[in-house]
Amino acid sequence: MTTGLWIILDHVVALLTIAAWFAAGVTLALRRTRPALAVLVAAVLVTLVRVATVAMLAGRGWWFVQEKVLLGLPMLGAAGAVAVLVAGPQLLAARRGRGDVTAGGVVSVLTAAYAALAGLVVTFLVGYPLTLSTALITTSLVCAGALLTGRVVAPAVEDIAADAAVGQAPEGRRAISRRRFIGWTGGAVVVTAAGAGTGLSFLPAESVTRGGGPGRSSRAAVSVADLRGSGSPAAGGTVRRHVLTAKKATVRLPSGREIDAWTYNGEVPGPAITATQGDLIEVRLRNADIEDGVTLHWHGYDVPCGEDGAPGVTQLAVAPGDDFVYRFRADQVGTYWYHTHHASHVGVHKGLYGTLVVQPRGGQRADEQSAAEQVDLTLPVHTFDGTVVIADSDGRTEHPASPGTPVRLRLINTDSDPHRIVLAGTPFRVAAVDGRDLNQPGEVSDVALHLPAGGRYDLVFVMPDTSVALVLDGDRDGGLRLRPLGDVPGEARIEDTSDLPELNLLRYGAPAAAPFDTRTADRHFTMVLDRGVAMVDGQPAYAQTVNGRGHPAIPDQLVAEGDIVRFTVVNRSLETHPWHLHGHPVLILSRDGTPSTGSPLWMDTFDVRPGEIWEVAFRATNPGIWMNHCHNLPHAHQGMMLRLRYDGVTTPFGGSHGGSPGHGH
Ligand SMILES: [Cu+2]
Repeated sequence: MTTGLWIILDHVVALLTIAAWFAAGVTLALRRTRPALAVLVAAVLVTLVRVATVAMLAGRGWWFVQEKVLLGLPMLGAAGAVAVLVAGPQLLAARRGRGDVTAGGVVSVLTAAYAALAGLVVTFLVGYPLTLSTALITTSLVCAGALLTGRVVAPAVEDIAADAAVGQAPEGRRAISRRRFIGWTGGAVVVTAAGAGTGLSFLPAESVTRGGGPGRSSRAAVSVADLRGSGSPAAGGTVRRHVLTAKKATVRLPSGREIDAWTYNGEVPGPAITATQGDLIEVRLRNADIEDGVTLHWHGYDVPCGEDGAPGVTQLAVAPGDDFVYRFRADQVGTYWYHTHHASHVGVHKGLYGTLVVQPRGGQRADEQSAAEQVDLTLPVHTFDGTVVIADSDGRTEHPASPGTPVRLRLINTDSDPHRIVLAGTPFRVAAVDGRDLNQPGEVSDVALHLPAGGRYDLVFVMPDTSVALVLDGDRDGGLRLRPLGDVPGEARIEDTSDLPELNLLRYGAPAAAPFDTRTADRHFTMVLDRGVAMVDGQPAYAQTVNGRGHPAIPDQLVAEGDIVRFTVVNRSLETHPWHLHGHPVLILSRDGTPSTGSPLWMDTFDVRPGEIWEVAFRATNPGIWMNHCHNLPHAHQGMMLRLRYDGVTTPFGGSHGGSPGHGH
């Protein structure tokens, strides 16, 4: 069973625990002693089951259970034990007709119910890591609940008081003073603890984590504004100049439907940028009428930091009427894309993206086929108002191909959710992932590919003499078709692809030596992804969090040039988080403790699915301040975004990514 399923099961058992303890408390309060005893036994049993599910989860990783083991279960255990010891004997006695259940019995069982509820609330609102502040506030609230319940449930105090007043019940007077003592001292303790917890929560947080490496040095500062790209191409290369104007436009989808889009140059996708290795790419970005502002981020391309397009960090967002020139050498071969990084959860979705493909220089291809004899399609996948569009820049979804022709399909997921892709009708190889060639990728067929948000796969095959279909998300009518010349359109039959197993890229291709020692790291950062209440851009929100915080309050990760850096990325939540570090591809070391044994797998966006733990590493060789975030762009907007900062690099642009409209202008 996957950790994600254990997380769900644990939530279900936690809900059952709450229901059982409340049911026990209510039946007890109604003095229905026979069902109350059965429900109390059930509550104890469900609580024991909960201990088992938490223990299972603990085996998957401490991050999944910390707040449960340190707070939720001890609180429930203590309250539950008191409830059993107080209410249990009373219930047994009542069953034999000897005595009745007291207010204390009812209060003790309901307190266990509050403790069960509080534990789950802490899991959903706070998560990892548990703080002393959270523990104090939570236990205070449970105790306050117990005291208030005592006030409500206890036999009418006024009656006893009336008896006491006429001097007929000295024991009543004692009971009153005892209750008052408990009430006042209990209340004082609760208020003090809650106050201390609240005070602690306002302590200033660390703004930087060092990952076990040295802190900031006194080395001379470099501004990201000075970390700019080369002014000239490599020998033999040319300058590829483009002007991209961001503007609103009505765009016709391949289906014929018209949409109101945000575009580069009135097109969706924006103009395809292509280059040959060593060329200089120079793009002037103008903003015509996108009020929020725009930038260009070169997704997966390791440009110098000043060209990275992170507003508020590497530049200011380009306002209507302004422009910004990006310039970098196309030294990296492969399939990439560009998109706005300002308010990107809106802008990219509306169409501010395009493709970037860099071909190797001069006949290095083993097959030596001329470009004219190859089919090389760049295929961004994008969803417009529920319609998934996969198309080359000409918008066609059907392409002719002569049998025997080498074909390369460059799939680019420009959405915020993953896509499931099946190539039917031919065996194929996954030649490259995120632009980087794999080592000896083997031929596969009848497999499904899981393409993360932002990710790219290059699929290669030789065109057979029958049709080939690219099936997206199981939709056999959509997708893309390649037809051999002379074939009659419409006759290809596609089998049901929903049962095909997913290709495991961690075991695909042949291993090769890593360019650095992956067994050690100079810095190690753990990012635990979850949901919780946190400040995002200065506002409290039910945020997408990293280690319990939201952007920009998540501490910067400090690295020094040359460091080998390791990330452990843990997903405690029930959503998939495509993790994306700017400026560096990361080498995948393991997933859920299982090492990567196939080709070295370099990715710039890797999907951390619910319950998964990924270990990745990279060498810090590209100085700057780099965004490090979830590429489900609404998640990034809801707080799941931080910075990786090289020692000595500063920014004049504010330092906080202006990801939301109304911020960072
Ligand atoms: Cu996410």
